[in-house]
Parts: sequence; C-alpha cells; structure tokens
Amino acid sequence: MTNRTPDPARFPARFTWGVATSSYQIEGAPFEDGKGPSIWDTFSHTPGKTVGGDTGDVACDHYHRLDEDLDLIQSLGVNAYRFSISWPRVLPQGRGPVNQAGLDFYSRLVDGLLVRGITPWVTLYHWDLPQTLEDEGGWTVRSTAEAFGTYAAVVAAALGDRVRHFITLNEPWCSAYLGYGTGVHAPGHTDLKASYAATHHLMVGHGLAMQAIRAHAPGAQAGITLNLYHAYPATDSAADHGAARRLDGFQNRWYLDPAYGRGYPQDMVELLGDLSPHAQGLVHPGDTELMGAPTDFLGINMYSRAVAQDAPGEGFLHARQIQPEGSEYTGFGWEVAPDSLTDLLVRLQQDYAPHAMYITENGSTYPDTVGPDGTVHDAERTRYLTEHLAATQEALARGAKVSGYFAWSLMDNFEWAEGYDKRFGIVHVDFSTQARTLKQSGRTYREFLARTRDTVGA
Ligand code: IFM
Repeated sequence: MTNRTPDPARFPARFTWGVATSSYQIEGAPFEDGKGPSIWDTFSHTPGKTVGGDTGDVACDHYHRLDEDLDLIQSLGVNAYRFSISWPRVLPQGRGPVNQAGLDFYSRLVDGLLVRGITPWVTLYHWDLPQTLEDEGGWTVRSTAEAFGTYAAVVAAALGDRVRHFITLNEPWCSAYLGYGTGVHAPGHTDLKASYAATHHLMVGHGLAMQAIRAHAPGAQAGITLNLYHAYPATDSAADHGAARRLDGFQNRWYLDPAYGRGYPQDMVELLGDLSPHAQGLVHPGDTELMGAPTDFLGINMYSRAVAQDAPGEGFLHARQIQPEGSEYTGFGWEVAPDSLTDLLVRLQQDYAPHAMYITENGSTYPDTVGPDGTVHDAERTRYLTEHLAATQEALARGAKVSGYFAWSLMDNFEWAEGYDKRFGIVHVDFSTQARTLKQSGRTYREFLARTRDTVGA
C-alpha cells in the first residue's frame, strides 16, 4: 500500500459506518429480569478460567446505562451499531418460554437507535449459549442447532419490523475451536473431535437461522460473520506455501466453503480424517444446501494476518504460525498488518463473490491509561484504525465490494478469557466508576466520519 491515510471522499456515499459490541462483553445484569445463565456465566465463575478471575457480572453495566450509551454512540456520528442479543435473556432455558422482559430490553435498544438515526445490526449469537443447552451437549449435538433456529425465529418475529440487518453467528471458529478444542473459551472442553462436531452444528444452526429470518423478517438483510485472516507463506518454498494453504483451510475455507454452498473443503476433510464431521457421521443429506443458504452479505472480523511455516508432525495441520521479526504487534501479540486486509478482501471477492462485504469488527488492544489532562492518547490504536481504513479504501479501489466498516469496539469491555486486562475500545471505560472517556482513536474516527458526510455527493 502506498497511501496509509484514508480519504473520506473515496468511500461510497451510502457506506455503513459503525461501532460494534456484544452482549456478554458489555451488558452485566446476568440474572436480572428473568435472564437464564449462559456458558460464559458458568465459565467466568470457574476458578482459573479468566485473568484475575474477572467475570461479566457488571462489565460496562450497559443494561442499566442504555440511554447514556446510546447517546455516546450517537455522538460518534456513526450510522450503524452492531450489538448482539443474549440468547438466555430471551429464552432463559434456551428453548420454550420467552422472557418478555429480555425481549423488551432489546426492543428499547432498537427503538433508541432508530430515534437517533442509527441503523441496528443484530448478531444473534456472540458466544453466550444458554447453559441449559450446554448441559445437553451444547454445540456438539444437533438439537442445539435446532434450538438456535427457533430462537432466531423468536427474535426475527419480535424485532424484524424494525431490524433490517441480522447476523446469525459471530466467529463460529472461536465457538468451536476455542470453546470445545483448546478450552480457552466457554464451555472449556479440550476435545478436537468435539470441536469439529461443534463446527458442523454451528453451520447447520446458521442455515436454520437464515430460514427463520427469511420467514419472520422478510426483506431483511442477513448473513454470517467469520473471523478471517489472510495466510502468507513464511518463505517462497513449496512446503511453506502448503502450510499457508492448510492454515487458510483451517481458519477461512472451513467456514467460507460451506457458507457459500460448497460443503467442507475436501483437502481439509482428508487432513482431518477421523475428526471431520463426515467421519463422525454428523453430515445429514441436505446439510450442504442448508449451510449454504443464500446470504445477503459476508461479515468479516479481521485483526491480523497469519504467516505460515511448514512444521511436519506439529498438530494436525503440520504448520505453525510465526511472528516475523521487525513487525509491529498489538497488546495481544497480534501483528499489525493492514495490507493483509486489502489482500483478504480482494481474495474474498475473487473466490466467493459475496453480494456485499461488511467489516463487522476490526480493532486493536493496547494498555491505555487516562492521562493527567483526562484524555487517553492511544496513538497506536489511532494509527491502527486509520491504516485499516486506508486498506479498506484500497480494497474498494481494487474491486472488492465492501459496504461497511464497524470499529471494534465501541468501548473497553470484558475481553473473554483475558477479562478486563485487554482494552479494545475507542472509548475508555473506568471499570470502578463506569466513566466513559472518548480516546484519541474515537476522536479521530468521529472526525473522519464527519468528513465522509461533508464529501457525500461531492
Ligand atoms: O472481543 C472479541 C470479540 O468478541 C470477537 N472478535 C474478536 C474480539 C477481540 O478479541
């Protein structure tokens, strides 16, 4: 990339500009107004699972600060807000009786956005599975996918008159691999076979949720959000090219191919052997069509890239990710690689031709502090943001149909196993007082968005 400064005039006039959050990461109020427990309530309360034993019990206390937070979102000048619905807040048992108070909260949220001129983007599943369903096997069993379809129908019927953008799943790779494979996330299982059973039921659940949205919110736009990275070989050797292909299969194609009606990629099915959903006898006739239900957009969560080295005998991928020397890394140790966003978007356009692509998450964590002047000078995050906007602009220039960008995250929040240790917000949250302070990155985003409005029609 030659130019790392985004030009507001070079984005389409009707571009979606937003910020994103998720329910468990910000809401708090885990058992209020009839909400049932989720796997993250259980997991975060299990000793040793999160940094410092942090839980989402209070988080950003968003459940009690809805209006204040809606004003905050409006003050940024975004035209869209992506949030997720807590399944056990709506269906405390995962299926069965609807908790009207839970639905009412999201209804107020949607109305509060609309009255402020902000388009709601609803994610149906951002990892807080009802604990009752996990007790029956969670995503390793097909009945959870069926329950997800029913839950999607409840939400689409209740909100579909006002919500016109639905995302079925957020990052099924994380739910399956981190939740059932490595155990770093809830529900904390360490069984690769179970994680590949989970991938399949998540994708079946996606298909069933698509059907429910089509039936109960006709005309709404719907799609899935995947966490994707562009995979590069560490060297030009054939072996490293093969490793990059395998990492791409593991992270990207394993979800993209079924979502685009192609079923699971054959090279990965062969590599997985007994682990694959086919070998486990989980793929039913008609599943390829179900998982490949036509979508209106692809949601892309992008944070970094992968650099792959061949590593015979290492794991089932025989590949390892390396951290190139001389690169810059965020507080999570993720390489800052904005050019890889351009490469990713262009590649997705060429290989899958989605109707539209939305960057539904992009952001970085650094250990911010509020300075003596009361401001947060997050220069690294600010640069990360502007460079990724420039990378998006470059992808547009190269023919990728990108229709929107959501910064992750609106505000610092509960970063899963990392607790409150990792801050991703463009708004700083003091978790002892709940004070919100716009960071330099937030101001930069706001100023950039104001300039996009100035250039509309120019
Ligand atoms: O905070 C998470 C989010 O919930 C899912 N995508 C990645 C973010 C940063 O780790």
